[in-house]
Amino acid sequence: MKRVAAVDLGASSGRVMLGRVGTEVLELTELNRFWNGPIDVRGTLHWDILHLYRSMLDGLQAAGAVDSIAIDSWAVDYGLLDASGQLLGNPVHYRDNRTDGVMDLVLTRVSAEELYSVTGLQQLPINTLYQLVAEAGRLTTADTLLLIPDLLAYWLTGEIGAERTNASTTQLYDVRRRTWSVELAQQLGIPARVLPRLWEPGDTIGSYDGTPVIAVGSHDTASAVVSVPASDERFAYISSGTWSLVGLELDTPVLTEDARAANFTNEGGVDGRIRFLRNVMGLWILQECQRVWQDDDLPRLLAEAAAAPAFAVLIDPDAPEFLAPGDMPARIAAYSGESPASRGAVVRCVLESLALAYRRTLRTAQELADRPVDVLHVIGGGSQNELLCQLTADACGLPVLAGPVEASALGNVLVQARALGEPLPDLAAMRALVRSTHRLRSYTPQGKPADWDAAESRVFGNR
Ligand code: LFR
Repeated sequence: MKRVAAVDLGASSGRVMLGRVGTEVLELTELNRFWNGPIDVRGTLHWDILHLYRSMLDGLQAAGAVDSIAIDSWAVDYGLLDASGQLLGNPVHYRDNRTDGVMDLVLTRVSAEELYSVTGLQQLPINTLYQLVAEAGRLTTADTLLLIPDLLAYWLTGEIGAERTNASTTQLYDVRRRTWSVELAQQLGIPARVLPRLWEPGDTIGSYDGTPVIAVGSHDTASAVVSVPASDERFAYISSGTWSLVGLELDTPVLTEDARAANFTNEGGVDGRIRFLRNVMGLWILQECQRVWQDDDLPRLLAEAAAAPAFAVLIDPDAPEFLAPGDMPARIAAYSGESPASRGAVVRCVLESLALAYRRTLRTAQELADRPVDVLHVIGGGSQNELLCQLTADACGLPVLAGPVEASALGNVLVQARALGEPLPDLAAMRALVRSTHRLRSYTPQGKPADWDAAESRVFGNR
């Protein structure tokens, strides 16, 4: 039996979990949970990195003696260190507007086709590449770039490196050669010296107070997909949280012109797998509605949404106006030209619109990868949202299996346990253990597919 501590930082909350893994045992105990989110300081959105560090230490202290520790977090964001290892400035939040217009600027220097053929990444303004170009001035004094989990691991251990799954989200990583694209960095004025050596999930980074600190899939989505309780490869997944990551697991990247035009990403997974997916805007829009309303009674809002009329107001959740923090109910009204009649109607609009986006994304993913799927696994916090799960099954015309909820923490714990010698040789073995230890909820498609066809053409036309 192994006892490990998993630090799992999402964009809206972080937690430290104690994991116990053994023969037919996979258990998590939450040690602490803390707020996370954007903090506006004189017009720039930051993460509160020292609050995260301190909360992580509190959780690790509560864990007591463990066999190892590992960290995963959201992707793309980073801190810069100077030559003496000091942090240069507070890490900036990927939703900050410093990247406005930067994508277009970069595309005047390197074509979208070339970028995609090297990195295989979805074009999103949040990508590390665009953030770095936006702060090119500061790079002259920087010695090292550390993604968030790598920065926290450095503070714990003093060791510097970049875990591979998260490195693959920067748009500076060559997905075929499986190494940093130094050429691309240099072409865009990013000094190659800032790109550290790469760690594999399972490598030992160093130690903290005598306890090994292990690299896992340090990108939270990489860890989440490890714990998809699939029994064969004909599955799709939605890792459902602040973002919805919607796609397939493949052995090799799909770098075709069609995949680029459909804006699909090829992120690196644990054991060399590829996460072929799209970022859909996710529950962020609903979280922002609740923040604006100052209403944290989600069960009531969901009950009102369930009772609200279907397909009254619809949006494309991936429209750029929904990326930055703000008054989402007002933005929904401005976008659609219609004001939803009540809070329940706003929530219904968000959930139906997400389900529509999932439907389009999954259909396209299957076509692009030539991989038919029989089942859709919804994992992460959003898997508890029963209305969204049912709408997802209805829209996608696929049976949905919902759970586990703490998907990223489970993937983190499983990869640590394997590194410590538990007999979990491959992803299939890890997934079998999740399946035999966690209860899943199933949803069968209901309603008329023609209603979803009509809704889709209302929002997307012939797009
Ligand atoms: C999910 C996630 C996504 C990434 C986004 C921004 O938490 O890591 O995979 O695209 O956050 O980092």
